[in-house]
Amino acid sequence: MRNKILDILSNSQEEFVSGENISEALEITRAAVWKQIKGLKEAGYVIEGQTKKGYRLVSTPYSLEQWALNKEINTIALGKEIYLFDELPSTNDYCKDLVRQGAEHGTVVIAKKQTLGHGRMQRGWESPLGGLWLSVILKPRLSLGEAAKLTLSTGVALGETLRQLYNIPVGIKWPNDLVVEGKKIAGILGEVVGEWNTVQTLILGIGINGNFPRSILSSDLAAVTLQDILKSDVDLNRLAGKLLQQLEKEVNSLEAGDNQGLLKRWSGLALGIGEEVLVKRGNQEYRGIFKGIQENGEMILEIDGQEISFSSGEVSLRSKEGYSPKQS
Ligand code: BT5
Repeated sequence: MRNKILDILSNSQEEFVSGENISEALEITRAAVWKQIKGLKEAGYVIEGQTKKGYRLVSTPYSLEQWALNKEINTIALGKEIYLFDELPSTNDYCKDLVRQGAEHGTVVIAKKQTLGHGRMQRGWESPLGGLWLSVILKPRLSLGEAAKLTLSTGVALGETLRQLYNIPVGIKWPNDLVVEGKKIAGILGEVVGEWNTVQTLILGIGINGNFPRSILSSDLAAVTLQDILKSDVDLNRLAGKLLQQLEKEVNSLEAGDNQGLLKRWSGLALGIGEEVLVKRGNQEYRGIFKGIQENGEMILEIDGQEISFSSGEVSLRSKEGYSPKQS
């Protein structure tokens, strides 16, 4: 019912629609219309009401809301099926259940907050209300090796989304942290599910620190939020829509075999290329020049004229200019 009222209001192109028209169209009483409008206002929709003219939709909420979210989705496959929850332990874990139940390529799960959000290697991911905690199920037409590159694609999609929407100097810290001035604003968790001989299914989890102050996260994290940087809130529905659009572009490009394009875009957003970095793997430390990444995502480090690649491990980027990203 709510969504139908919103459809009617938005179809009237900012003109007023009388309560009577709405009640007739939906076959509900005027009082029921009023009650629905009240609920919508509480959910953050700004609706102007005038006794003689009726109602007019002025703006949609910045917080996550199903109708506002659907309106922002302009992709073909990604987000065609989209689930929005007030709270989940973890959107990635929920996607695993959906995959078992046969979920389709492009299914998206979003939670307004997570109680058990996680990062790589069983690390925790703090996910308070106000962030964008989203997972996408992908069944790409790619081999397992190729599909692994999708975490790089996600980094690019996320970096470009944040730059284009908010014009912030965000860069990618290898392998896939999104960082602004040395502080993490978003993270990516890519997981492969299913047996090796079934259709390859990936779950890409994306967490963006959005409309909450950094101060509510644990104090020991090198973290930052969009709210802190922009000094205002952002439209999370729009952010999700744009992110899925960019991600769909990247998935299509990889499926079309454009590995070089991905490498170029990734390198354009990457931090620390050409600089001295320190890579820690287990107890070992390697110091060298960060040359970039290989097509498979491994990082290349030049140590005493020799190139060594690393497929995992923690990389600490050290540079005189801090983490300021190179412009793409
Ligand atoms: C990541 O892991 O950066 C991947 C984060 C993915 C989160 C999304 S949210 C939707 C989906 N559902 C999930 O359950 N997960 C995904 P990693 O590189 O391992 O970084 C984890 C580390 O980041 C932690 O050990 C903390 O040090 C730090 N951290 C935790 N919460 C943070 C936050 N909100 N902002 C910045 N840093 C954080």
